[in-house]
Amino acid sequence: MNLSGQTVFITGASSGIGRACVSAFAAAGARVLMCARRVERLHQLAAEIDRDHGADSHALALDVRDREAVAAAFSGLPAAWQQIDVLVNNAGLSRGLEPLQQGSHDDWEEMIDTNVKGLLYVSRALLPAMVARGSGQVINIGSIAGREVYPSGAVYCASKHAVAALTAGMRLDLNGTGVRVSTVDPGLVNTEFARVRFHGDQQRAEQTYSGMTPLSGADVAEVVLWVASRPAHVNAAEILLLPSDQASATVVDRS
Ligand code: NDP
Ligand code: 8X3
Repeated sequence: MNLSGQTVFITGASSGIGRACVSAFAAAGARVLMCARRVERLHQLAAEIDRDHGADSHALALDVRDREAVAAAFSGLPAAWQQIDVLVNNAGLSRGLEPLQQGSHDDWEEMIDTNVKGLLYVSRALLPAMVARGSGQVINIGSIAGREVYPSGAVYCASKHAVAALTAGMRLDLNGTGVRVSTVDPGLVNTEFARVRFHGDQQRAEQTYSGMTPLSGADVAEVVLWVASRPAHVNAAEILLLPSDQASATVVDRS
């Protein structure tokens, strides 16, 4: 797959799926604009992809929940980085896993502010230029949690159902503009996701993947890159990507 000359913007690039997307797009020849809060990790990644692929990149320290910072980040981009061909809306997280009646307000707000409002702020900042150019692509990282609801995960699942609705809504609103909109919805992926969900409890995080083989960030990145590499008349609109051991959000073979 060759994306040379294309500029891709990947949110949440400091870890997991986002980090793997940076490597995959860089290996395919794309120029990579990336953001996360832990910008020192992005600088290390930029050095890595330059060394391994000679890739051109630019790192932004950005909290996608901060509406003004998102708008300022894009209006302040160097001219060479202002034309973005592909947006990968990946930044996201889960916090907590407990019945709704015991849930934490802070956890709920963090998930909704990041997964839903952050995705909206970034998309709103980038889409007008894509529409004006008559081309572009938005690839949202949804989840199996956007297709099913599982016990103790209501708010995370609600946030990913919102991503599914926003993907569908964007596709309707952008129809006829030349801008394609897709979602890649993974099942269990071994990243820092579970550690973040359990507020750093590594033992609990490891149980998430016990007895089964999860996807890696690279498995998901390969599919995101495939979606971005389709010819302009093809839109790979929705992909559900599961580990072979997983049949649904709750049915996982751990034998
Ligand atoms: P990781 O925790 O490994 O990575 C999450 C990334 O999101 C990090 O780079 C983090 O960067 C970034 N991020 C979180 N909050 C913010 C914020 N406020 N502003 C900017 N960046 C932020 O998890 P994954 O790679 O697994 O998660 C990536 C996406 O994939 C998420 O949307 C998640 O919901 C989705 N997903 C994950 C699955 C899994 O099983 N792992 C399955 C299905 C979907 P930093 O902290 O440096 O800001
Ligand atoms: C992450 C997958 O099943 O842990 O979106 O919610 S799951």
